[in-house]
Amino acid sequence: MREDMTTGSKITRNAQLNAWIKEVAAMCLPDNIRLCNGSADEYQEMLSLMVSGKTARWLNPEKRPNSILVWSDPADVARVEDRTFICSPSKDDAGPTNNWAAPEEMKQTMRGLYAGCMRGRTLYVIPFSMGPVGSPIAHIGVELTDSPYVVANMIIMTRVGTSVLDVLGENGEFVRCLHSVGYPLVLADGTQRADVSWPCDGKQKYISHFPESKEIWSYGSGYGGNALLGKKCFALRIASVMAREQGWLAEHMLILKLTNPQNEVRYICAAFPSACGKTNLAMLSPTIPGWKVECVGDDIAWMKFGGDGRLYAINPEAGFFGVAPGTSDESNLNAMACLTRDSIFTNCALTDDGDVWWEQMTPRLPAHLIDWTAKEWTPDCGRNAAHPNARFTTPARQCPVIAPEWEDPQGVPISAVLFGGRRAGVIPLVTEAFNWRHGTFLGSIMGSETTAAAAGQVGTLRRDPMAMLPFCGYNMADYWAHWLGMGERSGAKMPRIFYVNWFRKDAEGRFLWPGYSENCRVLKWIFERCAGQAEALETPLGLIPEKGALDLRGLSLAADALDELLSVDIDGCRMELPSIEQYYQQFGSRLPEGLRHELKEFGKRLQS
Ligand code: SAT
Ligand code: MN
Repeated sequence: MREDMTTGSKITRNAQLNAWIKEVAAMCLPDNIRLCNGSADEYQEMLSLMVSGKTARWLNPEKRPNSILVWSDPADVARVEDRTFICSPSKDDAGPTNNWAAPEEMKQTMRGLYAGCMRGRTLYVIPFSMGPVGSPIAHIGVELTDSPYVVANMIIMTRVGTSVLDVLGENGEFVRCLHSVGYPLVLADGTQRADVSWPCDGKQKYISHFPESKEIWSYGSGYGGNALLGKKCFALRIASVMAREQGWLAEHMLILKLTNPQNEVRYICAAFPSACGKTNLAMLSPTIPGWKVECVGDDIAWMKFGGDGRLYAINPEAGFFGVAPGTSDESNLNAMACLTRDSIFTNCALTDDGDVWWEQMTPRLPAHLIDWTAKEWTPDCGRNAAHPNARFTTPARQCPVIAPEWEDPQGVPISAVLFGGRRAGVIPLVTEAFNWRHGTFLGSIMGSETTAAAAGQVGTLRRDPMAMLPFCGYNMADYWAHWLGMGERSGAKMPRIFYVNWFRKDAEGRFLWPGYSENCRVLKWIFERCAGQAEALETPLGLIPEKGALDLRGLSLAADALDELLSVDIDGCRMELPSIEQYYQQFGSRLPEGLRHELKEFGKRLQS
């Protein structure tokens, strides 16, 4: 195959793609080039390759048929936000919340790292579609990678194959996604070295985005969003830029379908930061009789206007890359059902009978395990058995409650957008925004306690606007302006906006709300608000459920817990005003006037 490339014969029908593959091959010097077709056979081959290369082990086929367990290098376990760069032509275009680097300088540095970085390896060419192949809301990318783990994960997470090349045709546009684990098997001086089970570059990692040319260059990590470039890198960072240019939205949101006992349907999107329960909410099993939740997507939503002026969403992904710890029959029965076979588990623990285990998976702790670092584990050893950011990769079609229309190329019409995060205080269980502009304001000041999904300290409060802080590919103030502009464009046809918080705690630090399946009670109120049926009370923060409007039948909740859950902490809000002002200040004159106005109005409402 290499021969083909160097002699210039064609690997695909797309001349631009061929030229790019040739250029990358000349830089990275792989031994082979392989065009992936995304077939079941190819997927199996990648799993076998990983097993023979000691990257993975088969799980007991009687417990988890056709599934593998992978352990990464302990230095490569999560997204690396401090190594993630937005390389727009000017620093201001990346904005104060992104790491910026000058595009040419970054390319210079990375060309140095990429030089010969695939020696001894195969370069895989992965043509993929984000969204149903050929959908007017979908877009195409091609990832070039030297990692079979990435190939297998991309086959689950995206639509890979020849049909994508057919849509691309001879002149179609695609997002260039270049990835290397950064562990060549032949060094610059010609010495050979053996492969390791999880190749990566322990010292240098770069996850770089070039919004102007719509390119992604990733080096040194093989983990999750650093390496599966269709997900956060393309579907959020680059797509957010495309969305602004083209008048649509690329958001860090789940999409769920909610059906009431009368068989009426509403579609809802929800933005929560990584590891705050999007997957659980997207597949929730309602406790209110007659209500049904089905899943369209669990992490990302692309929304474009339909002919009727409403926003239609697709899930650009084809699988779930979910956080394993905390996932159980109790928290997410449907995810557990997805995982019974044909799944990839990363950084989970291994049981004595060849199955996987992670924290909170079962009510009883296993007596003995091999932990994610391949060490013996017993309940009293004082260590986690699975890494807190351990993941499963599983096909969406395996979800028992996947909505039949999840692959509808036209998308589904969105009635409501939810924002939320982990907040121990101040923010009530649910608040409805007065209007789109006010909702954009609420999204912009959203805060959450940090989780293990990103490297760094866990549990500190940070503002994470629209859950897009690590994922917005341009200046956050311009992003808010785009949100406001979208609202002006479609007025009353826009979804209603709500702010939810399942994580409020009492004075003793206990959660006030049971969460998980019981969140359907909040979804019901939201559904009814959209249908003009439920009552709401005006507060300075927004509209909250009128006493009795929240369906709590069958739920035992202390009387004062509900009062606290539905109260707006006015003093707490007042105390946050200066920090919001300070937060906004960093955006200078780019902060949209609409948000400045909303903050002023909020301040006034808190005084009166
Ligand atoms: O590793 S990923 O970025 O794909 C997961 C996440 O942070 O949600
Ligand atoms: Mn996410």
